[in-house]
Amino acid sequence: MDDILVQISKCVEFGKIDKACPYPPDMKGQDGADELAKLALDNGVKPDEILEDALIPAMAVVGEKYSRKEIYVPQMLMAAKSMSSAMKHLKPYFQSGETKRKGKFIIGTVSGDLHDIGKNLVAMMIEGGGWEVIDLGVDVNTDKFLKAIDDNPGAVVGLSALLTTTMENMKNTVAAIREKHSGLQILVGGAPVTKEYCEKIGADFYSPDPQGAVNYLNQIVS
Ligand code: B1M
Repeated sequence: MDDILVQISKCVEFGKIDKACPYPPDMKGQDGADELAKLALDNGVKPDEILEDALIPAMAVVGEKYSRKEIYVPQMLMAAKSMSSAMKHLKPYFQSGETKRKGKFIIGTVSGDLHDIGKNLVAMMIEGGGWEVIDLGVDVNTDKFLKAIDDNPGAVVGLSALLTTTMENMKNTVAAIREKHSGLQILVGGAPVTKEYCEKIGADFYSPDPQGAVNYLNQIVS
């Protein structure tokens, strides 16, 4: 069964979603992460093993390649989609509590901002990193973040902003979260956001990319 984990891992790394997916060309016609994850479960492979021995390492490789600019957004989206196609078979096990997750991560694009491609990538990578992700979507106001935090005590929070204008809303949301939950870990990111801005608004960590966010969360739990 180790072989099937290697195959799933390869599908995620190279963005082979399912059998119908023509990408990458050298894997055309072969089963993808979707079929292989189901096959593995049907053959008694534990969902934790699929997550920890195939999906997480593959997404880590993808994240590192993206950070090193060896691959770009389209390849990363294909990898993320492959991971999601496998995750949909694992989710029922996680949701039933049969499989333990590392923790909860609340993410949203801040108020006034409708950009979600980067935020979705971060969410998918973090989910692939073994966390339960509560995705609040786009245009998320402070009250919605605060409610999600109340509903999920102990969760780490991530804020994404793509517009210079909405960076101000990020700042206000961070301030409101800090006022109510002083010890809560806040991660920020998005194209115009910088490490300096993160420090200025009192967030805990800035990551320029999804892998940095995953590494940060893993460091919190270790
Ligand atoms: Co908009 N847009 N857009 N846009 N858009 C930008 C951001 C812009 C730079 C384009 C430009 O002018 N060159 C510009 C912002 C300028 C500025 O503020 N400085 C801009 C503008 C002005 C606008 C509108 C105002 C345009 C208008 O209507 N006049 C409008 C605003 C709407 C709104 O939000 N209220 C608008 C609308 C749109 C679309 C709806 C058409 C579409 C969004 C579709 C969608 O997201 N579903 C769109 C798009 C696609 C873009 C560009 C072209 C691409 C953004 C993107 O998805 N990049 C963008 C120009 C550009 O970036 N080249 C642009 C790919 C994505 C993977 O990268 O989101 O940076 P990114 O995410 C990265 C990292 O930043 C990081 O990880 C991701 C992966 O590496 N990251 C995090 C992101 N969030 C993170 C959170 C973390 C950690 C890391 O922790 C929590």
